[in-house]
Amino acid sequence: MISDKVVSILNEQINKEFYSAYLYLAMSAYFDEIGLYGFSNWTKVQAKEEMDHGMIIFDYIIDRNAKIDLKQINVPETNFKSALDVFEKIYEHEKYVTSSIDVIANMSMDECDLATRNFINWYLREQVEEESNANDIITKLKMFGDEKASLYLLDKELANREYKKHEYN
Ligand code: OFO
Repeated sequence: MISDKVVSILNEQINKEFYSAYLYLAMSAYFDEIGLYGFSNWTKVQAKEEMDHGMIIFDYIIDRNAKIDLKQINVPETNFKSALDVFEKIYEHEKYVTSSIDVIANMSMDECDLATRNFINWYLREQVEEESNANDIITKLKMFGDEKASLYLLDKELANREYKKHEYN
């Protein structure tokens, strides 16, 4: 049995995942405007993954025979100053998302909902990867600086990221 509290927090998480997609799309548009097309690709691929994250929770709520309650998605920030500024914002945002996943894990234990506790493990693992990906890029940006030649090389590297539908496993 899934409690109303758990259904409500899962619905909120759908909203956060789709907000994340919006945020990454805003970042992708910024990078496109300043000619960093590889960075634009990387953030656009991430936006698609965020939509997958939202859809996995959507399908889970339906599988538990509970009610979907879609909320309004906030307008994302668009005031970016540099590649480093964007990735620092990504890192902060992903830490915030991790803390919301932690709350779901705790609440599902409190509500004795072991199916949701088990389900949310996939997100806990995913968040470790997302924070680490952002942090790796921050490290590279700090190491090589914001100079044009190194940004160009990193941009080429990030152009290689390909979207692969994120499946729950
Ligand atoms: Fe869905 O993990 Fe990022 O926000």
